Amino acid sequence: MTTAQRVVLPDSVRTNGTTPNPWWSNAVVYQVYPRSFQDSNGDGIGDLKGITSRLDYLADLGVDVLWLSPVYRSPQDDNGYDISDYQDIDPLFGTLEDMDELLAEAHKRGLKIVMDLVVNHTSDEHAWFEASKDKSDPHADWYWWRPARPGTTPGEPGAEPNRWGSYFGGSAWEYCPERGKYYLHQFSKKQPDLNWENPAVRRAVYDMMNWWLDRGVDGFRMDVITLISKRIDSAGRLPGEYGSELEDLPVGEEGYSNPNPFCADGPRQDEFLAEMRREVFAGREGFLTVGEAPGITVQRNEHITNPANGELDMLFLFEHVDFDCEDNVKWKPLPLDLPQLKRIFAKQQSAVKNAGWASLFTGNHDQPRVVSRWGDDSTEGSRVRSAKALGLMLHMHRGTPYVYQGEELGMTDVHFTRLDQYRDLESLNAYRQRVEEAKVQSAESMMAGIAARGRDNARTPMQWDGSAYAGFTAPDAAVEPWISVNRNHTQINAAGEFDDPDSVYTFYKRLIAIRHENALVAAGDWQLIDADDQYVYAFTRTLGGEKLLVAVNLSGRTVDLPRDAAELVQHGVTEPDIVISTYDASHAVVSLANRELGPWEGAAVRV
Ligand code: TEU
Ligand code: CA
Repeated sequence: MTTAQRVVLPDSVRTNGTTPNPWWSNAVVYQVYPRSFQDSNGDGIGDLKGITSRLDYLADLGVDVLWLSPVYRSPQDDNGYDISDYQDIDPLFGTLEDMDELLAEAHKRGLKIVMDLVVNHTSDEHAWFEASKDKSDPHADWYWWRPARPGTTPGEPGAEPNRWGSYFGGSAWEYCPERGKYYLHQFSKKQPDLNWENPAVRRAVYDMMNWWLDRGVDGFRMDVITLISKRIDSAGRLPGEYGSELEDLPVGEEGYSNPNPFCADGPRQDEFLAEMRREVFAGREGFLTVGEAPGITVQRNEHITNPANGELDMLFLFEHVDFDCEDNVKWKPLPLDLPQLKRIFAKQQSAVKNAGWASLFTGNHDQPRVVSRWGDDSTEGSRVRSAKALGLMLHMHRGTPYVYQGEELGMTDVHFTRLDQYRDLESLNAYRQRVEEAKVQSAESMMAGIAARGRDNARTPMQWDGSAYAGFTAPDAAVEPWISVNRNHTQINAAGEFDDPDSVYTFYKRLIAIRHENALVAAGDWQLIDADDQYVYAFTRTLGGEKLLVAVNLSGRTVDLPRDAAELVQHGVTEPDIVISTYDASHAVVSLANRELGPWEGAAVRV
């Protein structure tokens, strides 16, 4: 097992505005989606013992932190993002003892473990929500309960407190006859929003977080944590609610208005995050916090991640994975507009140039596979090269890279053709709402949209080898995996890439080692060049007297090296100047001398 030595960044370089730099300043995080990572007991669902059995693979890749998507007790309506007991493990994934074993085995290998914290909402099967249905119970005010609109019949269409739609289709309000009121759920109706205005809610969340940290967990990825503070008026009413001082937005094509402007980055966002930092993390060391932040601007990212404000270490921003669709509808995908992507990343990088920090991701369990989205998975050659090019582009930025399980193998979208192959409620509900109810998209167009952007693309089983179920579960398992294995697992799998010097896996291992070994890559200033070039993503990294040119052709054609990049290599480069390239170094030397880049050719070169 070779794990590159991660250098301790010198105090002379500053990462997020503090000196000494946080331990994670040159770390790389790997996201595990437990349901699809490794099944150890033949039930077709990944589990904790399965993850533990793969820790040597992860240690060899060289990552430093594992982020686990939720493994808590859950009805699995949203694959575990609907939690019914925060302090127990769902039997699907194992037991608390299995979690303790995973923590111990990971720590033995120098791997930290960050858990997924889902506290904007619970499951409707959580004891807190059950209790909250009784208006005389102390938990009565732990959720957003609101009466039907005056003059309407509760439970009937139009009686909802306002016109908000759920991210997962339908109204964001569900009527509860027991309580005689509606409750808010920005996501599925089995995911009621917690009322963070209530200090008892916040106290319970912090106590739970401390319980996990005391158990040895190394931090949290905080699910939609920037939705917890809602914009309410002086009487506590939500926009559009009867009598509210705030007006709701007009309804969209599906018949609902968008809650995000009233729930993203709300008035008490900073207060809640700073309180959490004080109540949970004060006095602790060696932890990492990353907040999932739909609806956050880059300026607010700098504020929230600036250590002087004591909130979060970093955020996941979304503009770069939300922009490539028509009318902001993810089911109407558009091809990559590279100059626009560069402008978005440039905003993110410049906002945290002096203080604050950036996360770097192109994939996760909610996104399609980046090699299919922005690369070319149509042939083996273009798939391998474009996966490397996209990995090089991302990992040479300033910030903390996140590798999503299978991204290091160049795993692709699954290209399902039938609706019954999908499992994700977001896709299935959207199909029903857009095709069958609102009739705003054709079945054919919607199937193409789900094939291109559906979350199940990232959730097919991890491809370990070429056997029947890709080594995810036993080839003779009595039960099929919960979702079909991608048929291309016979070609694309860890066993076939592990020892291949030209594989995507080996390339990612090198990218991670370069970050560990080079302060220039981890902390150097980032500067975009040739911003308008539509094929080549080029930027420089500088630190002290060192300068790195990164130039990546994100197209399948041979293109000219853009002007500013060409100027930086006009003196000619030699193979030792090539830090990493998606072809071999000699090819990169010739390409750069010819002022061109081959299809999906990228290089990081000292200049
Ligand atoms: O995702 C929040 C979120 O914004 C997603 O709805 C995402 O933007 C969308 O699916 C992209 O099309 C988090 C979790 O990552 C997601 O898996 C959960 O379904 C959601 O919250 C609710 O917990
Ligand atoms: Ca299992």
